[in-house]
Amino acid sequence: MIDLYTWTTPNGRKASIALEELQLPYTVHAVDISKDEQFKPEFLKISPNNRIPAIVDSASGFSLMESGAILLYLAEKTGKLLPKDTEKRYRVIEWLMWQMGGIGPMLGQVHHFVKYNKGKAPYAEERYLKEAHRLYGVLERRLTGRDFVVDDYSIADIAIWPWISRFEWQTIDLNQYPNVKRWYVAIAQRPAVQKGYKVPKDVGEVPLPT
Ligand SMILES: N[C@@H](CCC(=O)N[C@@H](CS)C(=O)NCC(=O)O)C(=O)O
Repeated sequence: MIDLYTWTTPNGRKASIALEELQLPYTVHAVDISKDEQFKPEFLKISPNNRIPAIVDSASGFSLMESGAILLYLAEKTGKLLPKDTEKRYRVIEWLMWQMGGIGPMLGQVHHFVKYNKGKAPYAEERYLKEAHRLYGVLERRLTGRDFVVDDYSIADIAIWPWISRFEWQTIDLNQYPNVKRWYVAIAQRPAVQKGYKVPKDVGEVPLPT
């Protein structure tokens, strides 16, 4: 049994979608970051960076923060969603790290400046929107002629997808990125993704592009 500490955000959804895909039993603990619950001392014990998501594997008592580390842990625990072949495995890890270092932090800045603080910092809006379009372009090229980021559906797709699901917040028209759109819609239809998206609570359907 896994204890999942999470909220309705892209990083949180990576963990819940992976748990659903892997059919691992888990207990959800909502950490409402809008009420600063991530700073509670009991949560800091399992997530020293006071951010969601975090997990505790009750079989061993092992706790883990950072969504990328959580995805790797769950994939290794089950032997799924991460290839065994060394080259393919590192290709998945490469794109997982690309998400962790690029897509997550940069699109997070777009949410901050473009969605929540529009007009306050035009330079930051321009800078992060430009970077968002560059990253969407990288993903578009990677998905040209491929169903998934690396061969079969993997933790790399699971890491990237929840950030793309906020394309409306990012003012991104997915029609500009047809391969990203096709990949996004295909993953959106997976039952585990639909379920994992609504953890820890249902805040509406998965956004679909027109
Ligand atoms: N690199 C971390 C980032 C986690 C993160 O930024 N989580 C956000 C929600 S998506 C959070 O907990 N924010 C709370 C805060 O900013 O205080 C990961 O991938 O797990």
